[in-house]
Amino acid sequence: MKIIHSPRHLGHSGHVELMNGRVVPAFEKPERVAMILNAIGERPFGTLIEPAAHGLDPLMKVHDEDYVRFLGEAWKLWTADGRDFPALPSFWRAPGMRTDIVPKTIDGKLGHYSFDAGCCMVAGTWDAVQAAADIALTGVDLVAGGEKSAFSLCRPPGHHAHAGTMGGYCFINNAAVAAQSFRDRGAARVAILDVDYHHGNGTQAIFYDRPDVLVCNIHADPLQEFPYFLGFADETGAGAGEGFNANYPLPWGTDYTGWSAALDAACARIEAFGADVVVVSLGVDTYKEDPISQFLLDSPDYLKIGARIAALARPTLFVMEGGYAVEAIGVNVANTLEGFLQR
Ligand code: SP5
Ligand code: ZN
Repeated sequence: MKIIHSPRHLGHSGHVELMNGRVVPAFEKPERVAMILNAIGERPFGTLIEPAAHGLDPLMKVHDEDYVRFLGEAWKLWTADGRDFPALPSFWRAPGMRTDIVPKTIDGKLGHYSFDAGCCMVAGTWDAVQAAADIALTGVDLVAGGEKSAFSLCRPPGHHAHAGTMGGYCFINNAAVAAQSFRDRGAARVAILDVDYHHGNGTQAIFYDRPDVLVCNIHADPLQEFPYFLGFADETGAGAGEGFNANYPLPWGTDYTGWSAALDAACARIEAFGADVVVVSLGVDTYKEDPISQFLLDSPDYLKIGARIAALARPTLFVMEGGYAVEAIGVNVANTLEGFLQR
């Protein structure tokens, strides 16, 4: 299996987040990728390749143009105010406030284009974000070109990013960009299987009214967990997209028995849909020792997850999302890919 990777993610580092009311070093950090590369390097199946540049047009097919432009200029605007430290939003719109106005100053713009303080920006963030999108699109090139599978080792992750809003460590929705690119290259039906611990609110919202991209999400119940305000079981799609969104919220403390029942249900849904290709939003923050998560999956479980996804017997692109137990993230990702390849 080809693994698409770029060292350009390293520029997105030294940033912070808000956790339980305190500013702490970001959990979404470069070491995550290093550990994944280490673990894959110890197994026989990975060939590393660099992404090819695809430009911004494929991003604008699922994102608003003004949002993508903002991401490209945010660091310049922030530092023009004389700030030489990471950029973080601290003001947001609430229901009832104006959403149609883009403020002129950087603090207003940061609020307009975000839904939390999870997307800290530094000098290298935009370059890392573009590289991650290219990594996803290069994965599409491989799978659309006939490879049975590929792994896009994206960082930063993407599934929380909406068409015009960043959040949850995500700026550009790499999996959504990939799914749209598969459509543009002729796949009639694309399924996105999101196994990250958190609901992929951005991915759901982007495709919510479309019948050509089925979105299935297995995640912690938003009544208990981030992103809190989307991801409930009664969200099944809208308009032409009615019936093409499936959410499987699970309570804190869910172990592999409960989790895999949801995976089976999601896979049955993908089979009934008749997907031509599957994009897996691969988060391994379902792991029992994850520092910000509350599920109980163990490392060997990821072998079984990979095997179940392989049983779908469709061209498959894995796109990296979350996973913050740095000591185990590599083994858990490599186990997923190994389980997939061995079946
Ligand atoms: C891609 C991805 O996995 N993004 C996750 C973003 C999660 N951000 C909010 C996490 C809130 C965690 N609350 C932890 C409480 C621990 N006591
Ligand atoms: Zn997550």
